[in-house]
Amino acid sequence: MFETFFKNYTFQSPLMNASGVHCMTIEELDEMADSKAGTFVTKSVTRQKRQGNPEPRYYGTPLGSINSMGLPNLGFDYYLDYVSKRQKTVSQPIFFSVASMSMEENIETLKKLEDSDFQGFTELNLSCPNVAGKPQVAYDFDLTENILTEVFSFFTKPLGVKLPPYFDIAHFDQMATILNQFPLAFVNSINSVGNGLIIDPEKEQVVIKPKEGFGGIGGQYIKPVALANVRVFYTRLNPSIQIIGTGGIVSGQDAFEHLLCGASMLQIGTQLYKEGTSVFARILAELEVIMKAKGYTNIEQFRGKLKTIE
Ligand code: RRO
Repeated sequence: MFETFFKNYTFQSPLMNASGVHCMTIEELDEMADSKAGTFVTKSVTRQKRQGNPEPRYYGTPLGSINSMGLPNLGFDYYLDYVSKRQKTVSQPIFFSVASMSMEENIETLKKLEDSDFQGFTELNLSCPNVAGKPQVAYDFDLTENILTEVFSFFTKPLGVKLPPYFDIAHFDQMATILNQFPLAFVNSINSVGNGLIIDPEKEQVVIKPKEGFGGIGGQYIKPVALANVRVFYTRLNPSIQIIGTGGIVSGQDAFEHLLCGASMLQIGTQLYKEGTSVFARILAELEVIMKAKGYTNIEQFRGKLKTIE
């Protein structure tokens, strides 16, 4: 019922984690593998291991979350070693998220991945909002185009980009025009809504330590923004570029809405953090109720078919 076609693969479920949540260590990655997620993605990887920002650096509220983790990860070799071992016994591909401190580091990491035995999907994170002094790459359209030009001059494995949210029709059009020039496997919209502020009125204080309390917003707060970005890229990109929908998926209904907008895979961040890996089975059960009530027996019957008002 939940089969999802993604490039040359069929996943048993469209659900997976969003990079950064439940994917830092081998133990967490193995728990993802044992869950009802169709596949999973690693934490965004840098060349060297990183501690990230000082704590507290994540804070949950009833409607979502704020984070300024600062790209903590165990380094490229740790995750490549994990996927290389896993590939020997499991044919289902996973996603390897790559971030960096510089264009040069991005290229170096991707060259190593190209030359490795890695056979899954690469998710190039162009939208980390939380490294002080490093703007979100994909808000700089020329830089994004230059990076993708360089990357596709040597990278031949399936690669997609993780984008920040856009909020203006002109920006949607410009970014779609840039992305359409490249043989991207997918676009993942959206990363957290960068540099929001959540405060504790009792303490009259911010809730996370880094960056004077500013951080990426996730969860229910951001679903309408995520749906808009998914819909925009689904309707503007070459059909060969599939869409991963991320942002505000808490229930089966949220998953259904992302699929209606055209997403092929769905990533869950904040709610996975709050609920653990049982979130996938719960959301699938809720999605099943909705699909059955509407007489749908598979996702392709409604995926992308959002109606407008005549
Ligand atoms: O590690 C983080 O602070 C982080 C990253 Br790399 C990202 O892409 N998105 C996010 O919300 N946090």
